[in-house]
Amino acid sequence: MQHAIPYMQLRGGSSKGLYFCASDLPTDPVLRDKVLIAAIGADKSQIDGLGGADPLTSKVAIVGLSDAPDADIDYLFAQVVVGGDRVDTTPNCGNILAGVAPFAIEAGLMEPTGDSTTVRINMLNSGSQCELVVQTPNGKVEYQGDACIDGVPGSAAPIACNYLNIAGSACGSLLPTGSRIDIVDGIEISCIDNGMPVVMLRAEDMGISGYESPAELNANEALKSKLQSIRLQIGPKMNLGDVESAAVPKMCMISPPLSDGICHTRTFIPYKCHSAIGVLGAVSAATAAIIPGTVAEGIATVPAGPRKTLSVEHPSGEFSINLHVDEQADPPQVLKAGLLRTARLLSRGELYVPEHIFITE
Ligand code: NQM
Repeated sequence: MQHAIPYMQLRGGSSKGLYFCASDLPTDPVLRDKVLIAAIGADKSQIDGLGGADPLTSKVAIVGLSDAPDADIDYLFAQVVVGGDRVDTTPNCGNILAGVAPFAIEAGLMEPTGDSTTVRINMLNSGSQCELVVQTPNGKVEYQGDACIDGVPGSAAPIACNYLNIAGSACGSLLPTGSRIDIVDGIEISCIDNGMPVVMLRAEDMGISGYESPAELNANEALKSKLQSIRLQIGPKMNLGDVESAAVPKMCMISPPLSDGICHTRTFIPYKCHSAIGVLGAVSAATAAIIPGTVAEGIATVPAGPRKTLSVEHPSGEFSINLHVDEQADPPQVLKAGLLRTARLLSRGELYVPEHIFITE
């Protein structure tokens, strides 16, 4: 016997995920996670589910109407850990978030309000807010358009994403260890959480140039074990507890820019090198770059002024972020982070999970 659950699949930014109405999933988190693992696939190949055997395609959005003041929609992000038989709801995902506005309209949770519709999202993982502006001419979500984002072929309709109050999203504070530099295994690192817990490292300190391909870095077992050693030691100090099998913190190695960006990056998320960079991962990396005294100092070149566009280079291009910064604060405080994403509805219908999952002893 199989159990049918209504779902949609969307590309959100440079990731892809399953989107559910919260009311269609069990409320008990243990049972809910069992359903999500069955939906995406439990083993490394995810052959028995809809996931793509990659962290970027092993993602879920759980969406519902919000009771929060100043929000329309609640969004809980769930990362199904590839081959890990577990679900991590600690981090947000800014790529999957981009698909939440189209999903909310397609699912009838929200009505389009004109040529564009603003959807105010309450991000349950972090208790922070993001405003999404999606194109809705003729009362329908428009997917076609001219906006291009690196990591996705072609172009699509723009979705403007404006993030508010994201500092300390999972760790409780912007600089979770209380320091701008920590030393682990003799390596200087900077721990930061402006939307995503990230450990920033100098690529050079890790014995790489920082310009290698993700495939080359994924094959570098010595590098991966050095990163994991640092992660395991610093995770509890970032208030993340034991991070052995967690999806955070991400490990971002920076090097000087190759073109017009502020710096170049290679990010492990955290066991595999990202083919680009995560949305909130990029916001956290850019934030580290504006804070004097982090490992980014001397590598990243940041323009002056309270409003700036920072381009973070990554393996498949760059990611531009508009930051509104209170430069008088110490450390400087990001008041708003704005960026561009696109999304596309890929499929909708019923997803089947084995009935026995719902049988509890
Ligand atoms: O950082 C990858 C992605 C992400 C997450 C990851 C993301 C974000 O590319 O907000 O978007 O870091 O696991 O979807």
